[in-house]
Amino acid sequence: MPQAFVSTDRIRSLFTEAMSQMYRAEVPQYGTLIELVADVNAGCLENDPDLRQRLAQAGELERIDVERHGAIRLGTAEELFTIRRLFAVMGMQPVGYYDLSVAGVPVHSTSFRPIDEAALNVNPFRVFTSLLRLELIEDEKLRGEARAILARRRIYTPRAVALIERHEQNGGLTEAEATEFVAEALETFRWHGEATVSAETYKRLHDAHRLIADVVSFKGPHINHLTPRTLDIDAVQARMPERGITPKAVIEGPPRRNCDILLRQTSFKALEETIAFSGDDDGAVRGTHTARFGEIEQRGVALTAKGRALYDRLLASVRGEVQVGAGGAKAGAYDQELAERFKALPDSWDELRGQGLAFFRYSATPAGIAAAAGGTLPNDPEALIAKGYLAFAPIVYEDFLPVSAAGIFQSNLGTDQQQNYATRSNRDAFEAALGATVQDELALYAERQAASLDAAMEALGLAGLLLKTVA
Ligand code: OOG
Ligand code: NI
Repeated sequence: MPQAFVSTDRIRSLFTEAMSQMYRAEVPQYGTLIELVADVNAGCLENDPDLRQRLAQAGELERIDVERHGAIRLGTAEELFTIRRLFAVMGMQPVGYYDLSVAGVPVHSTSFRPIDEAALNVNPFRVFTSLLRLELIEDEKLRGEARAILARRRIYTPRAVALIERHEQNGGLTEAEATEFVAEALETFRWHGEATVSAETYKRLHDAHRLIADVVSFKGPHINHLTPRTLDIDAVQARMPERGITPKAVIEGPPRRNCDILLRQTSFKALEETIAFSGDDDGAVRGTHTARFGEIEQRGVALTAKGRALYDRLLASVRGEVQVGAGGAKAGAYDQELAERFKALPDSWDELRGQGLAFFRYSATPAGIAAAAGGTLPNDPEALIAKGYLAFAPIVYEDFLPVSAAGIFQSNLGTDQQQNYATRSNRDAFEAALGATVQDELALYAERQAASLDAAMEALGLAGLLLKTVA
């Protein structure tokens, strides 16, 4: 008798909602940010009826303010291995490898996210997942201590593990199991105000790197931020102080443009929270820990390898010219330089497509389908576009940017933490721990572009012909 399984998309949506509720209750300032984002988004929609209509048509209007991503930091290979299986229950797979050690953050990371277009349309929620690189702790004794502390903890509830196994064996979860799974999975991401280490150990971990203290000192990998989508990131950044929120000095990523590219993001500074250390007799040794914050994001078109190379080059040149200091000195100069230098990256959809800089989704237009019914059309996408028979729309970038991620990390660890590890990235070790290879994000975008072009050509009666794609 086949069981009725709920879709992985539904489990992901239940999980996103549960995380959002939990985090708002844990971090009230995050709730304030959500309200500001909702106000700014509502204002944008009121001032731009075209945008409202586009979003309504895409079925996105009701989901605008819903969280788009979150982040956690894990301590061991086993934890990473199991998180992959946990996210698989929600239809999220590891995409991309990010080495942050080059930016002085002793982790490497991937993003767990849905892959196919239909799943992304239902709910694109992703989790930026980092694994601590203990081998980067120089002090051998401290390294051994950290490893032993991490080896003792269990971050998944037995019931969560049992439900993961059930999903793997049966190929899905029933509604009742899914509800239970979400509640159990949530436990892994919950904040614990009681450290598992003494004040003295915490201090030594913290002195090695604040991030090491954050990963090693607690019972689990608390979610450290959630990130809703905004329609106007500049407005939210500017208005955060009105609501008593302190934003980081600059928005990460590309500047404001007509044609949004990749990902722009900014966060509010992590809060100092009271924690209790273990080890003393009455449990009354208190301290503070700074880890949790709120972030917002605005996404644009995914760039091809060629477009991305141009982006990376321009960004590096800006950062070479202006370094934003601790406390935000030179933030204005940075923004100006960013806007100026990025003029070299074309800012129209036609140019971005024509020069093979970005990925697009193709579709046959009603005029094209009507024309195809009356005779054979030219088998050339460019000619079809010129005639208005073939349309294209940007494919949204679903991944992260390592330089931006490093900026978000650093702003929430304190800017005095600039440390560079003389090390190579270690993707093999990461994938070995993960128990899988991470998918190549560029290949995923290229496939979606090619599939859309194939389908559009088929709709125009040009199926089966060998096509040259633009990227
Ligand atoms: C993750 C920071 C990276 C982003 O949006 O780039 C990130 C972290 O602080 O753990 O979330
Ligand atoms: Ni983030």
